[in-house]
Amino acid sequence: MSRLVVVSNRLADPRKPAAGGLAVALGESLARTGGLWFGWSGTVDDAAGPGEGQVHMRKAGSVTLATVDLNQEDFATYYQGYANSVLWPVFHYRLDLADFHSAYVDGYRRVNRMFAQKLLPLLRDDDTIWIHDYHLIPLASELRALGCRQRIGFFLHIPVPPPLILAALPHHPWLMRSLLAYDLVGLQSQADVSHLRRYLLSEMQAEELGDGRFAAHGRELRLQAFPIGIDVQEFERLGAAPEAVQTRTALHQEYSRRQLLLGIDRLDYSKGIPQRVRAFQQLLEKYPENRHSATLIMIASPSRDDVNAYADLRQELEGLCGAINGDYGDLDWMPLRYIHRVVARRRVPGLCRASRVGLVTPLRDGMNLVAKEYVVAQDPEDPGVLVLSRFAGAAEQLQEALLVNPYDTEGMADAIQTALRMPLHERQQRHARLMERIREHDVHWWRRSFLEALAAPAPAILNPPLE
Ligand code: GDG
Repeated sequence: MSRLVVVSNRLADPRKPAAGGLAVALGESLARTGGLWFGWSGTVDDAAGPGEGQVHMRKAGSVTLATVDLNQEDFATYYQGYANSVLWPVFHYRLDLADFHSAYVDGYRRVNRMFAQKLLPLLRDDDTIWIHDYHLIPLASELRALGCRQRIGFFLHIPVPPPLILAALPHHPWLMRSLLAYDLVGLQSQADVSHLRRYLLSEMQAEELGDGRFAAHGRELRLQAFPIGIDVQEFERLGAAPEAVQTRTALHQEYSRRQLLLGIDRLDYSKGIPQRVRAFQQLLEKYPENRHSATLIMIASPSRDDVNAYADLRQELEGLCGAINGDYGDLDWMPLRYIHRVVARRRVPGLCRASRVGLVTPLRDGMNLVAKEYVVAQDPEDPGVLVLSRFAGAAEQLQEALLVNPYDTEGMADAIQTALRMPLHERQQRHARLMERIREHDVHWWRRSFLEALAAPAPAILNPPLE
């Protein structure tokens, strides 16, 4: 069995429960092969010059964790700059929020090159390498340039926009061509595959070989959707643990005569949080019977505070929540509970279960795991209703949710009203179908199917190094 090497921007200790489903799932595979997990340490250290970070090695059980520090300039250009102020907005269809600077792309290349240089000496000949997400798109091509011949797979956790949006990205030919250094590229949804396929054909003049295979610049690339899932069993265990039960019971007591609606997100403009709050306001306006009864708990955990677009979003949201509570709130009822803190993971299943409606309404999302967590946390005898944006990757799988367009405030308010009034048998039927799909395509299925596809026979064209 070949050793697995996972590379991602940040690492988590796979043995710690707080690490969450993805880290646990990857950790399991890594543990089985005695694997290596490589990435940024999370530390910004100016002792080293740009692109010269130090590698730290430590063991977590049978897994070796290898991390590299970033210099302040690398952090500002690679991480805050190109990754989070250019690629994140562009891939979420927000060209208006992208901040193009040549220093950013230079830093991104420099850090990817440094990661390749630091990783290469740690590799063995028969390793299988699995690189994750938009921070590291050119890493395989940097590794190939240094002579790396191992099989390399890539999984993109965020959406792929249509070709004309990608083409607005300065340096897109370089960035997208670097994908050809991978043997397999995994995406979240069929929509993403279709967008990247069209980009390969129209912007890269690739030849389509069938079965998701493409030839361009003398190389062959395979493209496939692997919708990521959650660790259903782990989440069920968490839901049965005392803290989740306590959270649920306390909320049930406090809101015994009221109906709770819940949103949990990182405070990110892709998540459609102000749009959701406006839809809730519209619900109170159009269906006044919900006043004094419906309460929206909005957990928006802090994220990327130091990027301007995020600070603006926070201000907008806080103004909006304050206005709604001021306009509609009463001495014995506040319509909105807005929490800008991280809530302990142990409490998340209890919060979900106590809520009659789960509002997952991103403007764009690669997948959205909260949608799946909300469904798994429900009582199958008396389940809540998932209101899900049609623009989340999860909508391709979760068709029995109430699918909404998050830009349509009134349509969303109507869907929330439908969710609040949905009869028990319909809630049960929808929940059962959603559960089936979520259980079948859990995070272990995702990891296994990606790694099996990556291990499939080598392409017809023997991939030469990229020049
Ligand atoms: C990227 C893609 C894709 C959130 N707030 C709190 C909290 N959370 C947890 C949720 C969930 C996770 O964080 C968020 O997962 P998402 O999938 O929604 O989002 P991203 O962070 O944007 O992740 C996304 C994902 O990668 C995986 O491929 O689905 O589309 O953007 O687990 O529960 N957890 C706790 N407190 C919070 O306040 N404990």
